[in-house]
Amino acid sequence: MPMKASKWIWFDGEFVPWEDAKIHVMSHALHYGTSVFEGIRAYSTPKGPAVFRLPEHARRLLNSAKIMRMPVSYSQEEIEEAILETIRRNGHESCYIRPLIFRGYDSLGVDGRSCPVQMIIGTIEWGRYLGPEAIEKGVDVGVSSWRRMAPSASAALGKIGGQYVTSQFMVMEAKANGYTEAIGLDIYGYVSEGSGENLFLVYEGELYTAPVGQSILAGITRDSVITLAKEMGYNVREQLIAREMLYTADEVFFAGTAAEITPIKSVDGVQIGPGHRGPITKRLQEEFFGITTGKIEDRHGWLTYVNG
Ligand code: PPE
Repeated sequence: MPMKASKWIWFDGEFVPWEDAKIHVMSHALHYGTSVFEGIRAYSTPKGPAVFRLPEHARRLLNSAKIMRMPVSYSQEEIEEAILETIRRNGHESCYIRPLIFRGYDSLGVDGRSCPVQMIIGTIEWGRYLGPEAIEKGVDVGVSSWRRMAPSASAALGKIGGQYVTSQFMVMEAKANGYTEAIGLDIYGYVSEGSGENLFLVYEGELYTAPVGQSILAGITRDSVITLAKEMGYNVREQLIAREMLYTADEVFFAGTAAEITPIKSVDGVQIGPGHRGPITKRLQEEFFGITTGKIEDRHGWLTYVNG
């Protein structure tokens, strides 16, 4: 889907018209994937737009930059404020927010530390990540022949641009095979996550998800789902998941900022449960969407209202 331009891009502290927000083709990030980023959603609520878990996303952005040895000249609070101001200037009721920190133009060569660290914040209107019907009907997915990055070869907990090449291999293969999305196994063959989402299984009324450290991004939606599920009285097991557990699960779903909570109705052509959204997935969705859209009390303080 082509993106719909917003008016302004926040670019190194200034607001620049969308069409003028450009960088040099010899920028380090373009050649070596030297960037870190976030994906954040702002939802429309009765009290105006609200950003979901803004401090957690800003903190993770700075953590990713730290892992990449990129010094950032803005504090977490300054980044949060810049994001809110970008949403205000662009007049969004709801949007997807993409902050990106990258190495710009100076020298060529793998070590980019002489290249300036630059930052942008873009906002766009973005609907359902896995298709308009996915939230209710669920998606068909396949286990990828590509593995998630080895813990000794990459830094899965950092949201680092270059690492998304693995995700691209996964999703391109999945689509070529007729699936909407891929599930990645780690290098040991255990279930890890999707190309851009964490993964949950429901079996006999308990939730299962891969632990942090197992080639996953420590998703903020994942954390929200764990919190909500525990509140509802479900046990949540963060443990190794064998591939065949996907096939025998009662419910399987993705969790991520872009994907939100998306049910999975088949894996590798094997129908999951009754082949449509399961009851626990539905309950979690209702709670998640209720909170994000301001219809259910924000008892965890997850919303930051854009207009105070
Ligand atoms: N794993 C990966 C690999 C990932 O990219 C994401 C977010 C998640 C898990 C879920 O994390 P969180 O958003 O904190 O719950 N992926 C972002 C980028 C998607 C894209 O296509 O771009 C997102 O969902 O915004």
